[in-house]
Amino acid sequence: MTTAQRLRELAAWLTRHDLADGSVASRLEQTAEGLGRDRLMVAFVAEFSRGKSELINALFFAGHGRRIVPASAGRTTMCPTELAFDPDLLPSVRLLPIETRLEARPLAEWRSAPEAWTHLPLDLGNADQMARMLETVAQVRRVSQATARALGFWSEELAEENPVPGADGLVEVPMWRHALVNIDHPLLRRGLVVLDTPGLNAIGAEPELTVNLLAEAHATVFLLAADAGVTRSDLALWRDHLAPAEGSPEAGHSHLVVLNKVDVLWDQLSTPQQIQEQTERQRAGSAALLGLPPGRVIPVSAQKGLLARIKGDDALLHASGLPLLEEMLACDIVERRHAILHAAVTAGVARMRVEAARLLTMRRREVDDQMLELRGLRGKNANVIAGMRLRVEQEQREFDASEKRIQALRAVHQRMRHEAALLLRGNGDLPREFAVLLQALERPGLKLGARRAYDEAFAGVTARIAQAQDAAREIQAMLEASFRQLNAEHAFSLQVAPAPSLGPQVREIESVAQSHAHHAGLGNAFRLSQPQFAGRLVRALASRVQVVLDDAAAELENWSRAVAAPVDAQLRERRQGFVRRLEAIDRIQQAASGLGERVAELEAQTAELTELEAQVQAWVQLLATPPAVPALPPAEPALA
Ligand SMILES: Nc1nc2c(ncn2[C@@H]2O[C@H](COP(=O)(O)OP(=O)(O)O)[C@@H](O)[C@H]2O)c(=O)[nH]1
Ligand SMILES: [Mg+2]
Repeated sequence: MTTAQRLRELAAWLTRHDLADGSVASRLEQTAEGLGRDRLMVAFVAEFSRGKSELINALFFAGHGRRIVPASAGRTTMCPTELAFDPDLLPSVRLLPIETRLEARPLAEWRSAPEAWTHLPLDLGNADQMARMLETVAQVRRVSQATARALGFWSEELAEENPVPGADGLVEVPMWRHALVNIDHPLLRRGLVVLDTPGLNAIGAEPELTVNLLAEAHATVFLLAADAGVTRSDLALWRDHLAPAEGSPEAGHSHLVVLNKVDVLWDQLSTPQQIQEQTERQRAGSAALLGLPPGRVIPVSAQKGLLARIKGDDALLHASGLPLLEEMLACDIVERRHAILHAAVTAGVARMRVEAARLLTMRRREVDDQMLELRGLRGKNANVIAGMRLRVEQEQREFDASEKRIQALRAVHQRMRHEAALLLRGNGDLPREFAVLLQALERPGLKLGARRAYDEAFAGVTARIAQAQDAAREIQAMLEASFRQLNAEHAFSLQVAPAPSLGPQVREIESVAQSHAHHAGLGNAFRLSQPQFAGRLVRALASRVQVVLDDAAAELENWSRAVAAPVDAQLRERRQGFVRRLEAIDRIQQAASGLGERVAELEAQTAELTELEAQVQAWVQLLATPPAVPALPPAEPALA
């Protein structure tokens, strides 16, 4: 049975035995649902022409018997390309025109606007047709320099990076902004998403790529090429966009570095020993430059690997280093998946256990109280029993009266909760700090102050999180006071779990700010002076920040809901308790034998509670060690 199935069974079991309020059961459901649908993104990043596309061909498309993604001199990926599998869509390539960059909408929004994309069908049985369709990611258009500048591909300041104008003065720019390839493959089927990116130039011009996509990727594969060595621009790309920010190693994010094209070292005149030594030297040298242990740099020949797969040449395949890379990649992915899964399950089960234990304790106390009450009735006459009935009714009336107060408490709590969430979620538009930043950047001549405006925007966001944290503490204090009173009056066992700390979110915001600060630095002033670039940058940052804010809001809301949920559960229990007690007294009044019967019933209930406690324990144990994530299949694709 899968962990997801187990969680669903647990949710059903809890509901059947009335052992979970709605929030616990529905979160278990959510966790189960999420386990089935986790997307894991692996981004292939490198300076242009290091062999990213060739490597993707070797890893994912060798089964088609030819190159599918364009990867040869002169046919190079011009737009970021995502490969994924969505069973609800036909195999296809979807392309977003580059002109969409002129509009304010971020990429994330374009994703849900299918009409903006050009759709091309893919014929999985026909490799040539597939390759032809995928050539579109290499397409370019010729535009005027003014248009190129508006699109972010032309600047006076960095002339050497500009495309070379033709005799007619026009320059080439990519035709598409983003490509989504929907294709069936065993790895993609399991939720893997592969991102192929163009080189540094394109990366610098498309903040969405670095701020959103790369930041969200679970793993990155950074490519170097043995023929080029580690160049200045390789290093810039690594330092600015990939190297984990100092002091904030992204938890679980894995970086693999591939040293590609090692076949250029396969010199006929050298001995295998010499070739091996040279490869090792280059591997160690590259690792040292990037600040990684040599073990994280994997020498590979994507080209020979692809060739070996197509020809079925095992010796060449082994020499290409591809199998080792696949193993490390699968290992990283499996580990990452395992970590996500384990954390989600552990959290869900811990909540379930607390909640179930609380309900069981309460039920037990009630059964014990009734037992005492009944034992006290033994041998008493009818008058005493009638008096007892009146007393229970009186208690019930008092209880009903206090429910009004609980209603009021609920309303206050709801309002406070809503306000705290609103503080974080904002009104769905650009967060206000970023609207201010954008205005500042658009003001001519403020480029020197760009970094200050940037820092202020992020400081504003962290201040907002701190405010929400205070609001959560207020909610906590309010509930603690109310619960103390309820516990005293009605012998409830209500407790307030401490409000979650939003420290991780603050740290994440700080790390986002730090990792992208270079965009606001002087070195990027020329780009910032283009209004479209500033707009794209700010929107990309804003949407990244909003993800963290939404996460903080969700955390607060979940906590807030979870602490309030036991109130309802205990009220319900108590109401049922009154009904049961009155029924028992009625039966005793009707027949003298009723008393012994009722005591036996209560004893059976006690036994049942003990049994339920044991079962909760068993569930906890069952889910404490989730079954090992099944290993991913080898990357050799099954022909569709
Ligand atoms: N010798 C050799 N050439 C390679 C290898 N991988 C890629 N190439 C070549 O390098 C060039 C750039 O490859 P491509 O995949 O388009 O690079 P990208 O820009 O990083 O996607 C192409 O001409 C490839 O054929 C390799 O392992 N060995
Ligand atoms: Mg490419």
